[in-house]
Amino acid sequence: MKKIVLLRHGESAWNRENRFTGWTDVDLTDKGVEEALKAGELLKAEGFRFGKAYTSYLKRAVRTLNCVLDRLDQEWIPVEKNWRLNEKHYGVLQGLNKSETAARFGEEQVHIWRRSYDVAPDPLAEDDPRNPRFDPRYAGIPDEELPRTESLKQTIERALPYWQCVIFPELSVHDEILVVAHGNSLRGIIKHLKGISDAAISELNLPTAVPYVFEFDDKLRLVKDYFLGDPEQIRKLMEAVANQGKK
Ligand code: DG2
Repeated sequence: MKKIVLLRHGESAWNRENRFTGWTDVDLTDKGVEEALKAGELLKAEGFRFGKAYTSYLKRAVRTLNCVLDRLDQEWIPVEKNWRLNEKHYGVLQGLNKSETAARFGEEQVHIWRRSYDVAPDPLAEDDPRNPRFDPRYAGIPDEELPRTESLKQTIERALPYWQCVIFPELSVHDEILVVAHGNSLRGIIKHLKGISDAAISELNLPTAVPYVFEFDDKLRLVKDYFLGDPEQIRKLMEAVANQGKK
């Protein structure tokens, strides 16, 4: 059996402050580090030995991966970072508090910005210092590929080629692969893996640092997927993520 584990990073400073984060490079909170270490313990208890790991260019994901590999005593494995695993770009919403935004624009509008398939928030201005074109980490990427905002659809369009051409083919080399990324970049990959409709994907809310295991047969067909941890606690965590956009 081949396995890929998808993991959203631990709680970040802006998750704690309930702010739209997107491509803003915020760190983990102490609780986020603890969550990441706990995810590592859980994976260790299940006997996971990863052959390779992938993460984004954002430190909340990179640090979560490092915590997990520390607990597994597998810090030596090859790790590949790619901007295509970054969070959905939240455009001009980045930095705004989600509840205050709901009070101002309405919960329904915030739900559309957070969970619709093809509606993107307004883009960052070309001269906005937060525009990714000014960030040296993206220097090698053609400007037309760098987002100023994104819908989930656009997030999938840039994440999926990396998933299909780089990550998934590695299953022929390694039995177990770890991908540490973000709420929405992972929702996009899960949508693809499970064939979830554009409408139904709005219902999926990923909690921080809960390992999501996907098992594949020898023909690399998906046979089973499940979260590691207590189902009732995970249900409550998912509900809490959904409620972050309420007034
Ligand atoms: C969150 C997701 O991204 O937010 O950008 O605010 O996974 O990197 O913490 P993450 C953000 P929602 O889409 O759940 O509002």
